[in-house]
Amino acid sequence: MGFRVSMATSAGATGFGPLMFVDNVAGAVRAAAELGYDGVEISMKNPAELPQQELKRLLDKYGLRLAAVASGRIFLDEKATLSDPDKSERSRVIARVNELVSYAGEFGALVIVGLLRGQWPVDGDMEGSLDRFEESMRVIADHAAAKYTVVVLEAINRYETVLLNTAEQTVEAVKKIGRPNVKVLLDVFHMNIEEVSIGDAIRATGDLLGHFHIADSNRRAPGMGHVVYQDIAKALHDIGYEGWVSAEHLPLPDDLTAAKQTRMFTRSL
Ligand code: LER
Ligand code: MN
Repeated sequence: MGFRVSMATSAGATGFGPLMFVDNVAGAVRAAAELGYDGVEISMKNPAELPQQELKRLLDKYGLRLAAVASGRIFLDEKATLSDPDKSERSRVIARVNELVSYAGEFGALVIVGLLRGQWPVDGDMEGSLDRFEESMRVIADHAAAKYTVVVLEAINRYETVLLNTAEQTVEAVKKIGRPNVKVLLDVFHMNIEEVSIGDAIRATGDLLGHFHIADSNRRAPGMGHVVYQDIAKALHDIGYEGWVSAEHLPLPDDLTAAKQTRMFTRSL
């Protein structure tokens, strides 16, 4: 894979498993640099978790880039969503994401929105929830545009949310949001559950693909499960994908071994 490869980590402790060097960004950056990664993706609840200057110094020291800032911990720890029926709560959550957007903008990094859409329509209104979420995304996108930043919306499997499980549904939502700086994030772990063909889902997403998470069928590092990565590499080449390929998988058997496996495996493709 001749793509830029990044390692997903977290700036704070989290119950979300498929990350490496959790609560140890310095360790993640050092290992990523030593193993030949190009960047890191950082899960963050707010900018105070990792002051910008501190991260800048760290990235400069090791010659790495910040690929993306992920927002899912705001949902996981606080149950906050961008589809909440209460308008003032939605505005509060939008402001939280916009803080991450401003932060990411300083690094030319993407911002990831996944579970912040919510897990199910709390008022039972699926369409209304999606409409409210899409409206929130427009507000975030407009702030992101002023920071020259792209926001990516992740397709997430049915066991984590009922909203936007497939690439096709996510492409449709991104088209409805209708902002050029909102794109799709596809994650091989989710696609392995939801898609008829992972390669065809990538090809159908085409130019709208803005970020790509890799893991194997069991959410371990690529090559440690039964996903056929040759088909995925071919599909990414077919669409001329030039974005990040970001390792978001379980740190098994340990952080360093898993990170090494991914880097070696991605070189072999
Ligand atoms: C986050 O990128 C992800 O893939 C989801 O599983 C979060 O719930
Ligand atoms: Mn993911």
